[in-house]
Amino acid sequence: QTAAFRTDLSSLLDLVGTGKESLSFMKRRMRRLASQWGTAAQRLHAKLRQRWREQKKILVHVGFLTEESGDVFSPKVLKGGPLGEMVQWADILTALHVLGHNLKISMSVKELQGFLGVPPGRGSCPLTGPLPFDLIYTDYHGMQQMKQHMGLSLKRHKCHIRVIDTFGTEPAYNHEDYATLHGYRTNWGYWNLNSRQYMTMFPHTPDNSFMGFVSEELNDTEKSSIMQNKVNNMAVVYGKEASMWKGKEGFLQILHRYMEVHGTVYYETQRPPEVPAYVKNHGLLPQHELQTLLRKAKLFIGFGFPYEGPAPLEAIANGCIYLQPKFHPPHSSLNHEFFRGKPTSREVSSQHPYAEQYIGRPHVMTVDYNNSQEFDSAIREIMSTKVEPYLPYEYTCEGMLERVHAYIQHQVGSPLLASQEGQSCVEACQRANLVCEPALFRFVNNKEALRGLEVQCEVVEAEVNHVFPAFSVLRRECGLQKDPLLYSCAGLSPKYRRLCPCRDYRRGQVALCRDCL
Ligand code: U2F
Repeated sequence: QTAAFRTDLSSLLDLVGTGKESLSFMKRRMRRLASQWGTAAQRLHAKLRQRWREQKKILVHVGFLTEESGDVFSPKVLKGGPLGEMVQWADILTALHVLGHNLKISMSVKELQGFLGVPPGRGSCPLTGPLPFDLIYTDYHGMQQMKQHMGLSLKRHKCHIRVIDTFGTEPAYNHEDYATLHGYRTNWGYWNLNSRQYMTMFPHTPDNSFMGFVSEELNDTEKSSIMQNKVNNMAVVYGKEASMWKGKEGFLQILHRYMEVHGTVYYETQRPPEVPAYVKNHGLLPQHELQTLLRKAKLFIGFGFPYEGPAPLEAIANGCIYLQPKFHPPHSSLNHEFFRGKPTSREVSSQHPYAEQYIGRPHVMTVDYNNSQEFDSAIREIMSTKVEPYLPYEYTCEGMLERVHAYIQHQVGSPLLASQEGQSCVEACQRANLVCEPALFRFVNNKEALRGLEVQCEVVEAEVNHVFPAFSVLRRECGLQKDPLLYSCAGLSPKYRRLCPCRDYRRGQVALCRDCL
């Protein structure tokens, strides 16, 4: 089946379902950005020049929105709770739909079981047949639920899973044996995935894959009109929940000396006590109204929390300068409550390291807030600096489509095969219209791969032997490669079936994989 770009979102909107604020939020976002996605689809279509793309069967199981995981997010959508995750899932769904894949969405364990073909009432009965999907996007909650309902077969189908993971997972926390031995086990689990299967909100580390989300794009006319209408002394505070303003009176005072301060803090009946009387609080705004406010404002100012959210990118895309605190020492799971127990020890150097490191001046200023002189002069500098709205390509719809397209075509395009006895990997891959790719040996030289092929091993040993990784069916012996210099596509032995990493290739240019240009 060919995947054809879609520019109409109506069937996607039907799939998403109703009845919860989180779903309504995502659908409003999808509708608002629909035309932007449409244009991006046309551009990518032209760029790929008719390249054939396979339509994948994809399941998106949004674990954190299931009742079974407690769904703490949905009730907070209109009350200042986290929206970043909803922004990202809405965009992932849209990207997959626009790319033309065959999409199923589940937001409950029952739907999950239905899609996976687990017989009703036999929740613990493992899925026996083949996996009815090429790819499953889920999150850590979803992983837990799949483990419960797929049993052992989860291991077999693991390579088809992608875990949406905001802050990222480091290899040391992912590797079960290593995590257990060295104290890296967390409640999120140690799933023994390839670390690239974790997909993050920002490009935190090349160990994981960067999924991201999108922000609003402006054309040149809109950009220049925004620049003309900027109000130089207007600031919007980053923080839709009153607690994010707690203890910030001092900074707010200084800011107020120069600028008119606006907020979008959720409140029920009265102004929250954390928000000073001189602040013009608009209450939590619908996304499109927040964008309108940001178009007028000159400064978007963060006070340290939330970490690494989407809002600063939206502000910068609407021509604001983002001012944020530098963290001395950096925050991490080792020294800060919020990160504690998360499967990473990544050091977060400011409220938004991506903005600091990948965008920087003049759009982003990262300063030491404890130095009031530095803070004061940053504000004055911002008032007199002219900046254009800016959105990094990777956060445009086209950028996200391009990336998700590449992930889907490449990350699925490299299967693991077992050769026959006496057959080399060159031949085994060829038989499947693929080529053996030595660069991928390191991904298949492990017990996981043997388990994935359901090989019966009485012993697994690492040896220096040019046909390894391989196994002997007769003797139930399995061997891993000890010396990576010996990874060989060519090697063969009548005693062993080999583990072969294969990839697709371009016709007439076999050195390159199909979408590698
Ligand atoms: C982050 O989640 P947050 O939801 O707190 O991130 P924000 O950057 O504050 O904003 C998310 C969206 O909320 C929208 C805004 C952003 O796209 O357009 N919004 C709005 O619709 N109306 C308003 O008045 C104000 C904002 C982060 F993304 C998560 O990964 C973290 O878990 C979370 C930690 O609290 O912080």
